[in-house]
Amino acid sequence: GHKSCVLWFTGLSGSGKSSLANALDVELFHRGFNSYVLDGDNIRHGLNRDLSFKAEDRKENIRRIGEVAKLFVDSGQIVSSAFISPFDEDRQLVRSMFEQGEFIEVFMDCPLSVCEERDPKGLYKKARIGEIPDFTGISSPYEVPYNPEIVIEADKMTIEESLNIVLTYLKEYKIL
Ligand code: GGZ
Repeated sequence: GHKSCVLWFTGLSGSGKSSLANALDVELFHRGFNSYVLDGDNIRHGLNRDLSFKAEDRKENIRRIGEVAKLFVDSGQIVSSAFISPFDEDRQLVRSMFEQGEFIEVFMDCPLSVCEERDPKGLYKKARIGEIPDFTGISSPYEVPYNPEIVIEADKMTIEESLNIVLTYLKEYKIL
């Protein structure tokens, strides 16, 4: 058996949150653990499709995702949540919904310049010319976490190296 928890990935668009969350999900599945990923594909396009990227809607986005994550944790999963979650206050609120040790904040630390260089979906380019308003890092703020449990130097590491850091943490804290 294992303990359930939420790994709350936070960072800019293009910082690698989804890639690392999905790599972790695959690894945990192979090891026989119950794992589930919450990301834009299954939340922003479903439950939260009524929400925009204005500050108030991002706040509500994160609040609802926190509630969903809690349901999954209560059902025994290791949940990986992969949303920008740019506001410290909102992340703190979600943290307060969990027991001590159940909420693991993972900061994908990646310079804006690197994310913008990657620009896998061409969104930064559109944001720069004003086609996407309120774009995180360009025209909407990203607040760096104060005390994240894990920091991934996302521009300096491979997915495998990042994955090992997370797995080592989970073992050290007796979640695996
Ligand atoms: C930031 C936006 C925006 C704006 C669309 N600002 O790289 P992606 O495409 O796949 O990830 C981004 C995703 C961010 O949604 P989140 O739910 O994670 O954001 S938050 O936690 O702040 O609510 C990006 C896309 O949606 N996207 N417009 N204006 N990212």
